[in-house]
Amino acid sequence: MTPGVTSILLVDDDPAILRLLARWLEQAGYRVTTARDGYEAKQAIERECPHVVVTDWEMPHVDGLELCRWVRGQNLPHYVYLLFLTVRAGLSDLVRGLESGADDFLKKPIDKDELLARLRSAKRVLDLEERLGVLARCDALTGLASRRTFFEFLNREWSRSQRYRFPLSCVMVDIDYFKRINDTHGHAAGDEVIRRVADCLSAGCRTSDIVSRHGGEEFCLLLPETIEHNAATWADRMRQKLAALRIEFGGKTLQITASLGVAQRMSDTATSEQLVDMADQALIVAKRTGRDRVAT
Ligand code: GH3
Ligand code: MG
Ligand code: MG
Ligand code: MG
Ligand code: MG
Repeated sequence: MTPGVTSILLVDDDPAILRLLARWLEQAGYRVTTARDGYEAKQAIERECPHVVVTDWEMPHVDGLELCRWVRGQNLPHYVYLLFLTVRAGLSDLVRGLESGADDFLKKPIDKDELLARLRSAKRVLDLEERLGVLARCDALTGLASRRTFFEFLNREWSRSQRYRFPLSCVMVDIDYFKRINDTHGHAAGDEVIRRVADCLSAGCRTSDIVSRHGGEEFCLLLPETIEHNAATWADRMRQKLAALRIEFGGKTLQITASLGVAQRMSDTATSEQLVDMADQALIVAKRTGRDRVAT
């Protein structure tokens, strides 16, 4: 999917309508693909999930209503806005269409201005859905993955690591004596410290890793295909980088340290949550033995 451009799948068994609508939509700046029936449409959606499906109702094999119901039953990567086209103008038909999962409908013959206006309205819904997704996936203060996203990623990597016997390591990071920063310099200074620590951790890891904000001043990372020894070496490098940060805030320069707990999946680690618990236990050891250190 090209970012910023709304992609539309047009579905109609009438090639003349497909050509006409495709021309209108392409001229309006949309990226258009076409399908001649619901069956072809399903394949196209599975191949590359479009933002909007504009579908005819009456088609051979799989009709528009069945297509709408099918789309709503799939676990697609994002919400698909469904607009159906119909010559059936009766109230009960429209109700059936909307009940099957469609968002909106348009009566044939299609008016170009109305079609484009309804697609702009679709874009407003899709933008909201996108924003909700970002809010759920990302932490608002740091932009890091949220706890929920972390656990989704963890469960995927957990299965992969079991299936292919890849190592999998987890690192828990907690800022030392963070409460003092808030108490001495204020909550806004504390927030700035959290953001800088987040940036430092993100900059230090690979794209295949995930960094999440787990709670207040606590971060959890997952390092796929990494053994504990290498994760601990990496964690100690991060510990040094965090200690070397100079955080300018309100005319002052703040410095922090952090403690890190490292664990890897062992043959007897029963669940993915247990791996996170093990990293948490190691973190407690790092705190207890003096802070500003890594424990395994
Ligand atoms: P330790 O070395 O044992 O980790 O001590 P600590 O002071 O870092 O730990 P503690 O858990 O006692 O304090 C964490 C503090 O983080 C308490 C809470 O007020 C603060 N906090 C939690 N979330 C936020 C946030 O989003 N912004 C700011 N500024 N502070 C937060
Ligand atoms: Mg038709
Ligand atoms: Mg702390
Ligand atoms: Mg804490
Ligand atoms: Mg251990």
